[in-house]
Amino acid sequence: MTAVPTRSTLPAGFRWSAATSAFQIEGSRDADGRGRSIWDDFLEAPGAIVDGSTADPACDSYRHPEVDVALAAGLGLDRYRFSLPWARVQPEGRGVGNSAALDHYSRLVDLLLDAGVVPFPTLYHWEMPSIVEADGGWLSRDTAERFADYVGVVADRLGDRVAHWYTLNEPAMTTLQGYAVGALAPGRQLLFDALPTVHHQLLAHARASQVLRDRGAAQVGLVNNHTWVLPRHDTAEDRQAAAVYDTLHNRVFTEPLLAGAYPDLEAFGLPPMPVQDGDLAAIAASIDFYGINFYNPTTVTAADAASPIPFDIVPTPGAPVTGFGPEWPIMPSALHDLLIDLHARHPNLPPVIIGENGASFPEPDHAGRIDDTDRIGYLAGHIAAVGEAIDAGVPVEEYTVWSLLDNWEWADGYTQRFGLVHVDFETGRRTPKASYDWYRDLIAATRPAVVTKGSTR
Ligand code: IFM
Repeated sequence: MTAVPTRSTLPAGFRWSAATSAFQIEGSRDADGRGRSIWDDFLEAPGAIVDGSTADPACDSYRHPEVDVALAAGLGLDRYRFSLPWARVQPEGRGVGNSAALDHYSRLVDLLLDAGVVPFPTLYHWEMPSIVEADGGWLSRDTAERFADYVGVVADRLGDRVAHWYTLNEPAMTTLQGYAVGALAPGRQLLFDALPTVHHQLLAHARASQVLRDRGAAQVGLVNNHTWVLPRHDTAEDRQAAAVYDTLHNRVFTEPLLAGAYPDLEAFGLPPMPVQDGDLAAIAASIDFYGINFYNPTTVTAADAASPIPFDIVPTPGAPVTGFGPEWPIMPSALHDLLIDLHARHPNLPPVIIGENGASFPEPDHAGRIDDTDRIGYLAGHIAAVGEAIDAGVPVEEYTVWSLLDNWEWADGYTQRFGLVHVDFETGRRTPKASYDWYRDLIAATRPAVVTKGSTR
């Protein structure tokens, strides 16, 4: 990959962002009448979280949102991606909103606007209210309507100041990790019986999109996790295994959203989606942008005939790795290839937003300044890959670092640090890393000579 793009190679108006999610940073799980979510349930199971931690206090951000906003503003971000938790807003999973929680997010929005950073909330970052999960969660079609109702409650309160929305974060991970293999909440192990959760999430997104547009939203999209799938060997068996995995992780989401139809699942012996009349048209009309979270390629090989699934995920030969080890190989060219391929398959691709990209590396728990050159190298390589894809015609408009802060990395607890800012989880002390300064300087260097802050971009 070539050098990091500068203002001469990025389109005018290219936007920079950084992201967090509520459960990973907020703490205060009992504050203001918050309801339980599937993550409160999941983390209580013995051995579910590698370090036995809970997401409390995490970064204690619920009590101190102004500290995070100052850090976001200090980077010169165009937008800040944060999430609202359904279980705080509707503790019972339906009904009028919890005013204390809505007041909190209203204040966060005001803090951001006052700091000249456009708020870009995600309405669902994996925090299903436990009560909705008990009614079937994403296995139930009815959850799509309940989600749209929740989104209406949020939009009624924030829609006068928030114009840009992500509906769902990474539905692929919810299906694959949450319902198929159980590595994330709600911890179900349904294998291919998890597939209806794909359709119900896409339906929920489409219903929510309509609700937001009816209330005047300028830009609504969904952000999914994507990977570039590589067959381990150049054999028919491994190519077939890669095709199945690519379908399940990537195409089962991109095709209905971008082309109005599911891939041919039955050709792979997979069950069809529970589609009803009008669903696919609503899904295909639902996005103003497509969000892509990218971390790593995935190498697969054909599984033994006795295996219940036809592929095995194996290490990517020759690739350096992040703090997760061989599970998370580093290959920036994979992001470039993925973007080029998506554009080739969908020439009328809507604007693309890189909604997350970043890496964890082993770093001390208590630290002063961290010289995280490995993270800078990871980010620089991936931003360069995005620049090359833009040069080739892919309409990428925005790039987002995951994450602004070190935070609670789900089943990996506090063991994986992704932040531009180090957080001491005992004291809450935040210390910008070298990558924070690097990203701030990159953003400044790619700005036009005159910057108008506080725009609605
Ligand atoms: O921390 C997560 C985030 O919540 C969703 N995308 C991937 C990140 C790193 O694992």
